[in-house]
Amino acid sequence: MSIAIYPGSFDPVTFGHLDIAERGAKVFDKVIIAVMVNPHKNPLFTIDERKELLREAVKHLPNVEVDSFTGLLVDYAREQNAGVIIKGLRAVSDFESELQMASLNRHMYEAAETLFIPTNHNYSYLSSSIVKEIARHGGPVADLVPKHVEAAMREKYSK
Ligand code: COD
Repeated sequence: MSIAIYPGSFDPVTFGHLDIAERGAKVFDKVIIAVMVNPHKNPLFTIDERKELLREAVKHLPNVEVDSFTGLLVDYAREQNAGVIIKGLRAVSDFESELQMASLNRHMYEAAETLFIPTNHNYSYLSSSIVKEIARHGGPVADLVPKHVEAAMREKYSK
């Protein structure tokens, strides 16, 4: 069984993330979307909230699971018996750090190949940070995130 991990912060999930998950799900038997627990970041959504938003967003994909991890991604990949790490690439600027991470991950865990999936050009400008910024100021995000994510952001920012 081919298992791939698609890691990220997903704070929150956007249509750009979903596009990568859907395309990854066509290539592998199982894709695990893994939300990174990073105690140094100050996210808008808790880990459980991000997982819940992701689960709702990928419920149409039977071979996609949602989980979270702490520590090194390669340790988690080893634990899950996953041979592939999926990364989405939006621009050349993403490539430099992603290449560095891919090399280091392979150095730490030889079985871990990184698969770069180029962004859908419709979402090349999209990031969770941009979406949060627009939502915080009450701007339109309906074309950027699923409806339930939009509602969750509105609720957070109304408090
Ligand atoms: N189109 C295509 N892909 C996209 C888009 C878009 N519009 N938006 C985001 N993506 C991709 C990103 O490129 C990334 O691959 C993924 O979706 C998740 O994005 P984010 O922004 O939610 O998550 P990041 O980039 O903050 O996640 C960073 C990781 C968690 C992957 C990384 O920090 C990590 O692996 N950390 C674990 C600790 C570790 O092992 N460190 C050592 C690394 S050598």
